[in-house]
Amino acid sequence: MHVRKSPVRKPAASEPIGKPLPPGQHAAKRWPVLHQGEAPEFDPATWDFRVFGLVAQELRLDWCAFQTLPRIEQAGDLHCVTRWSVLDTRWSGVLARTVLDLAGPLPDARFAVMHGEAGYTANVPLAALRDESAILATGANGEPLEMKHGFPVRSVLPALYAWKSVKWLRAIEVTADDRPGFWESFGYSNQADPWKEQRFAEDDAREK
Ligand SMILES: Nc1nc2c(c(=O)[nH]1)N[C@H]1C(S)=C(S)[C@@H](COP(=O)(O)O)O[C@H]1N2
Ligand SMILES: [Mo]
Repeated sequence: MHVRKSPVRKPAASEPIGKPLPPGQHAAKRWPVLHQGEAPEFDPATWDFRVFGLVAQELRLDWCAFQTLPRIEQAGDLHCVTRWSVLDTRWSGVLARTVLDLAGPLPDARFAVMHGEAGYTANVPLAALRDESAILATGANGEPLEMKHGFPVRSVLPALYAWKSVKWLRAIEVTADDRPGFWESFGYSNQADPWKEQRFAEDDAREK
């Protein structure tokens, strides 16, 4: 009998069997909490969510309006550059693509800056937000998001390192040019592909 060699690399001892992890990552036993500064307060009376910049129709939704958007539920991983990963969280929320389509990015639009509360930002290619894995989550594992994990809305971009998944997300700014966000301006990778281990700016030139 001919046995074909498995194309999947052998998992390290700490990895759960069956799901490969990006290089240099281990599966966290509990879901860590990691952010700059304090978690903000949420006031549903004043909270809003905006899509602005290079769009046909700027969008501003209050909390009631945000909750009427078409909803999805799907699994997605978080890979923190400090080397922990949280696998297969069941996120509920809205596809990022849904709010982009409502605003209608103009032909020159190629990037976005994700704006969190208190000035935290992360830059991403617009294509990463159009990807069907990109979620604006309001819930995780059947419960509303905990405040410390980004309630009421956080982005979840499982294909990129987790600093690009902005907690307490308030706006998406659509741009023509790429503008570094908070960690990117401190020398972290612009592309941030965990499968290519693009942790720092110097890793972006390398295609693994
Ligand atoms: N607004 C905001 N979002 C943020 C951060 C932050 O400091 N502020 N930290 C990022 C980092 S580095 C990680 S690893 C994840 C952690 O998400 P968690 O605390 O829900 O595990 O949030 C990301 N989103
Ligand atoms: Mo992180």
